[in-house]
Amino acid sequence: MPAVLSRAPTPAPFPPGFVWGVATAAPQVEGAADADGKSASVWDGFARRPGAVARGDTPAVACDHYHRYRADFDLMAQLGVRHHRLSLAWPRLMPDGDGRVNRAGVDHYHRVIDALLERGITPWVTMFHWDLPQALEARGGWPERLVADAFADYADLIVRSYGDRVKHWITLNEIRVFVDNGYAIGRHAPGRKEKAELVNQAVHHALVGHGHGVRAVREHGGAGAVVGLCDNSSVPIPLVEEAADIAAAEALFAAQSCRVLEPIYRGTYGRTYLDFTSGWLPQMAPTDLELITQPTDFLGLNLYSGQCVRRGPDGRPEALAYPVHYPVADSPWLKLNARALYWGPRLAARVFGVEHLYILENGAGYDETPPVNGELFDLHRLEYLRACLRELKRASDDGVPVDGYFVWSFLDNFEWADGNGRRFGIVHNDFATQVRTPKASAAWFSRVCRQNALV
Ligand code: IFM
Repeated sequence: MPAVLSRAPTPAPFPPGFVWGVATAAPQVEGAADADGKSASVWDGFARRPGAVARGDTPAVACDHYHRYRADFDLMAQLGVRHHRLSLAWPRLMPDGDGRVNRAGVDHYHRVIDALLERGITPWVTMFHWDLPQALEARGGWPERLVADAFADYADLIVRSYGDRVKHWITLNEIRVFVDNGYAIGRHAPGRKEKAELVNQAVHHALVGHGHGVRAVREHGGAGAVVGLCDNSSVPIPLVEEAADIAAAEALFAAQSCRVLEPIYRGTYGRTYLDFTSGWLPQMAPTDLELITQPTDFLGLNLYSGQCVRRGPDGRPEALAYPVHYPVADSPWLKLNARALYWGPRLAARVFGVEHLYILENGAGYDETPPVNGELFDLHRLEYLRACLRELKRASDDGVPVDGYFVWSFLDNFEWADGNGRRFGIVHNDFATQVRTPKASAAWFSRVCRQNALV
């Protein structure tokens, strides 16, 4: 008798109340770059520099979500998505970065939040997802303390404005990425290549901004408001899941977290940080560390890649080079190692004692061809996301406190220096017509959300 080759596997349930959602960010989807009083962000200017962004794409139109958000939220609701992570555009709300408030911008997000709630979708609002007002960059950008002060006013404004309906707040997205790419490497806006001290000073100011975001939620967020940071921690994956390599992964995770998670969770710049900066410390106000290390309600992790590590011959962690033939998405940095979804949360819980974790981004970017007859079979993405969820479920089954998962992204969008061609969406966007087409991964993820189970 031939063996049964395939049968419908039993769905593997996640814990009751597990949060399933989709994520976007204002500068990547909204477009409407100068509508209704919005000022330029650093990305609006940077993208116009020849060669800065692939194919000369800019965020000026992106997915035109600014005008199409209602239809986009209808689609989310049809897919059974009940949680949406979005960001607010600082230059839409405070065009000069501080001081003057743009009423039209404030009203726009009132409508956006109401539109989500009317559809039964809970907003998870990121305060800052990289679109610094150009006016603040002109005054020196994140290396200057005044940006952290301006962020404090901005955080107060948005939490006061929306705190009656928004109960989930994320302070800043991926501090190391926007600071290192923007101020050290120059590959992202504002495209600067500064010396290490200035770069680490910028990281410190971003941490102070995070502290003000937490403070603003505590002061004005009202009952039930929760807040946390969104970090893209590097994930060392033990080559062999046994004690020696696990200890190596924990040691490396702690070391690699010395610039962001360590000051937040331990209130200090520790030994590894000082080794990293050759003894240099940022200029700080006396209360900075206290502000930075205020307790938060959760940690958000953006997980895309991981790197195998083992206990080296000298007893120290030895990070291994990516095997040449290891699967990679079209974004070359995105090595498709699904085990990051197990080890990222487990290491964060173990090393920093985090009690509530959300995966705020996970996904894969490809230079996909357009849909054919209204269909796009992105099995490459679907299979990878399924493998990731299998690992996340393993973490949850092992008692790691993971409470939710957001796909990056709901929609193909403006993928920073890679432009509109690098697609991360579970919904395809035709940037010429703005027609949205759910991909196979969207249909699959819809079933995951509805069944609260790996299907
Ligand atoms: O598109 C980005 C997002 O803005 C931040 N995290 C990684 C994603 C994919 O590169």
